[in-house]
Amino acid sequence: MPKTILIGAPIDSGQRRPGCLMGPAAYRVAGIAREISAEGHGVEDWGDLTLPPLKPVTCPNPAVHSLAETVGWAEILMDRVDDALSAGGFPIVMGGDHSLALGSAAGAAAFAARQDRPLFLLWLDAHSDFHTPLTTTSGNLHGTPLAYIAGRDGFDAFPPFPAPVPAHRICMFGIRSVDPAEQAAMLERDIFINDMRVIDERGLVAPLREFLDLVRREGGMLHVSLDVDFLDPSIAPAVGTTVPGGASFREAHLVMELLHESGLVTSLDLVELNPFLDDRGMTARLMVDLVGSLMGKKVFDRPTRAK
Ligand code: EXY
Ligand code: MN
Ligand code: MN
Ligand code: MN
Repeated sequence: MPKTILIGAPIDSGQRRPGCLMGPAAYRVAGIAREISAEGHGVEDWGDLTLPPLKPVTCPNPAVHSLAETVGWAEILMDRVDDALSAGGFPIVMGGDHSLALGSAAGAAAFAARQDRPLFLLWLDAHSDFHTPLTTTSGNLHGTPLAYIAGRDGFDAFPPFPAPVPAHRICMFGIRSVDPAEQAAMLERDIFINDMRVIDERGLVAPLREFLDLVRREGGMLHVSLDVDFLDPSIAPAVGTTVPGGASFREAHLVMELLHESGLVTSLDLVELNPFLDDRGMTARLMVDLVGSLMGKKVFDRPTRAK
């Protein structure tokens, strides 16, 4: 596995509740670098991004706020993730709210396009994040990144997404809070939507293995975007958009263990951690524990199953 490159993205402009900008520090305090090196991987910490000078941007939707900041973060993060991949690294972007994926996924897409490899997206989230700046009613741009990645219209203020990801290369797990405008847009596309009802009925393994087999068959790169609210609030309360009925501790670890065994993950976002909403860093420590499983930590070190 390539060296891990930690990128701090202290971004909270995509939503209104203060606290996400403390996320990168919380992951470091929770020992993310130690967790990664404990599995035998090299790790470099490239520090935290800083916001570049803002450009004058506009959006016809009056509800949208902090557009210029969000565009600025997206542009600098796109470049930083591309740089990390170009350096042969495995970038882990420590957020910060989910608007950071406007930049991180764009960086992964730019790199994948130059490698002439398809990019796949695994979206672990209670929310579909499939609004555009024109359809959002909250005006919180953390509810839009997957729409940008999928190539939906309405992102004129942002750079053109390097290579919009076709719907069949997008897989969601954990969905349980979708707005009407998102629902309509999603049903027009053949995205793999594994909402919690699908997980209740089929479990995680079969649908995840199906998607990973597709990634492998197409020689794809895989960007994983892990939102804290994918997890059940009882084990991960430090997020501003909790929704009951999320993934359990073991379900989340199983996803990470399967991803490790696949060897297919090429970049990762950790988003929406708000340490201000936590109890003694419990959520940050769980997210770091999940990174450990992605890096190869096992509950019992049996020989890895055939991929
Ligand atoms: N769909 C709602 C909105 O657009 O405001 C909630 C979005 C929450 C997004 C968080 C990051 O996952
Ligand atoms: Mn660069
Ligand atoms: Mn999200
Ligand atoms: Mn979410």
